[in-house]
Amino acid sequence: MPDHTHDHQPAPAPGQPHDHAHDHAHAHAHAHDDAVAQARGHIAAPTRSLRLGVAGPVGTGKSSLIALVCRELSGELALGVITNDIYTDEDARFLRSAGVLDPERIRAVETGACPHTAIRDDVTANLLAVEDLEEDFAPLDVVLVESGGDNLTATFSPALVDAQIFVLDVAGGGDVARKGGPGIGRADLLVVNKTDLAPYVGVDVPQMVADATTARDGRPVLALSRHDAASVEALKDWVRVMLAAHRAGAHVPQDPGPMAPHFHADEDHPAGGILHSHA
Ligand SMILES: Nc1nc2c(ncn2[C@@H]2O[C@H](COP(=O)(O)OP(=O)(O)OP(=O)(O)O)[C@@H](O)[C@H]2O)c(=O)[nH]1
Ligand SMILES: [Mg+2]
Repeated sequence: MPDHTHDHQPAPAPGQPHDHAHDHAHAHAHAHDDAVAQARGHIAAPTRSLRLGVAGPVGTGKSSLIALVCRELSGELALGVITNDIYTDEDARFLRSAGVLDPERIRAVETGACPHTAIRDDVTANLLAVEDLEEDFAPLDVVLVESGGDNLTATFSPALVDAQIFVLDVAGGGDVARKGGPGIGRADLLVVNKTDLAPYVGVDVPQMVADATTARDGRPVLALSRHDAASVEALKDWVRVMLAAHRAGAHVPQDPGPMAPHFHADEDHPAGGILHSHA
């Protein structure tokens, strides 16, 4: 397998030379980008899509958030979606059936036992899927990558995504935001989702947002419900601002940090599962 890891240095200033020590696929993509930039008379910041990861525990609303972004922004931006499921392409099928984006722009990567590996340790399958999508539908503005839903520890490698959203929901309880973890603490955006359900589960949303903001040293937290138009607008604005920063070379992809050791149920494994970490 070719090594698809590549560093995400800040984009070079216009006219500055930059390092092309990537693998062949990236070199190809960059050569194309550079040709486009040179045709416009300058070497610009990255012209490929903003690759935006969406991670978070099972059922917090990652697919729904992606569907929302597609429904709200596909008229304005050229979008693509990659989903990661452990054994199925269920998330991709859900998104295709939502009818919010051309079904061909939604592709699934099946990750095998550990969804974390595919978004963090060996991102090759995901990178190839993203690059194929970018090539087939060029030029794309944003490619959204959904991680396999798992627990609180999943984060994307900055070799795969430029920015990442971590999704919690109020139904998981108000305490979750205080418990921290790399995604909660350092994702580019933390979403506290399904705020419409807060009265039913006894969660104080402003308090949960305040706790999360403290856990994140002031990084942004968005209280979201698909039924709350103002919160949907705020999500759209965040995506627009991140895309503008990416295009300007002003956004440096961050690594939220390694995942904690965790356990996967696995019927094929003699001990019934695998405890491992991705440090
Ligand atoms: N009330 C309410 N329900 C929501 C909202 N967003 C998502 N949901 C529901 O939450 C459930 C899970 O949503 P998904 O988008 O499938 O969650 P997910 O994180 O992609 O799930 P996995 O991929 O299985 O981990 C679904 O029943 C959604 O309809 C919301 O804003 N409000
Ligand atoms: Mg999903």
